[in-house]
Amino acid sequence: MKYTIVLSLLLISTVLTTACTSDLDRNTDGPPDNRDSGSDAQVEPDTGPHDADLADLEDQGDMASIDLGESGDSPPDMVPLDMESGVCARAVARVAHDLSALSDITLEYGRPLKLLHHESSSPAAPIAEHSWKVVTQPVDSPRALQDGFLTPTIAGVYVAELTVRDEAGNTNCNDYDTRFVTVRVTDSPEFIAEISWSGDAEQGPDFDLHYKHPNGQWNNAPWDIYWRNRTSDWGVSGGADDPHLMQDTNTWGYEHVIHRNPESIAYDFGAYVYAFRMRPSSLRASIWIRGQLELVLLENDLEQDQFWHIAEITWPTGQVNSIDNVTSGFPNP
Ligand SMILES: [Ca+2]
Ligand SMILES: [Ca+2]
Repeated sequence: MKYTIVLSLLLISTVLTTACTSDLDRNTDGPPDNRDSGSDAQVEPDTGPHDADLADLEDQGDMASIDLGESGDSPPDMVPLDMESGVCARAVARVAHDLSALSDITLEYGRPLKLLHHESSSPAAPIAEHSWKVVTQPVDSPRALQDGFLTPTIAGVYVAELTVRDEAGNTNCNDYDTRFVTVRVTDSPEFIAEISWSGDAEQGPDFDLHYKHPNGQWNNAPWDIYWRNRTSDWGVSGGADDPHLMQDTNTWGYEHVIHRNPESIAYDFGAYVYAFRMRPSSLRASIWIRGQLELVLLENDLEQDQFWHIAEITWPTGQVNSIDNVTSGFPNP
């Protein structure tokens, strides 16, 4: 059964099922996959102190894609609290920014920020596990936690909380002054589109976000932004007006595209079923215009190689026209 629901601005619930994660090879020449449990905690086993590669992070530029080489791919789960031992580990939460590790920063625009936990400690044993969850973010904003990265996208305040556990099983406590990081974002991009779905770490499905300029065709660079072509030089020369795909997710989670300073033309937003491995294949698509949630669509019956043309967005008004049409393959002329 196929049905579509269009929700008005205030009717979004940010419920997405969390799921276990593991690496799944899909596109051997594609970008790394990128998974998220949304506002739920993510646990990563520690392999020792992490040397956050701040230089590499900075080199990625303002809206660069995220290269996630982390080994922490254990299933997201809450770290159980064990308060009976009387020993407190201490969680020290930081984000990497401008070659510094900070706990409170203000940004003009949202961008991926690597979350750092390596200053955490315990008097009893080395830190064995850590997890993150977002405890504050703007209402109806895109999802912001991704495998050790906090990615604020629209203006507002984002707070992430770190939980740690040492090898003796002691969790952190009495550390309210250090377990949180706060990121304030002062401006929202003109356009954000998100597709999100739940699934199985091994079985997917794998949906791909597509965002097309009127000059080109779907699934073709440089005029379609998708996993193989995460950004292109659209509009005037230079990156200030270029769209960026923030992540490619292979089995469950979400993908965003962000576009600042769009031309006064109409762009198209869609999603493709790259690998259909199991049911259900429910996909949610959302659009934010200047930080405001403007459209939510659900599509519950997508099949392998189908393409869902979701919406057309016209500038400079930011008018969102729902298309909501499913075709077999890309609808290129
Ligand atoms: Ca994908
Ligand atoms: Ca450009």
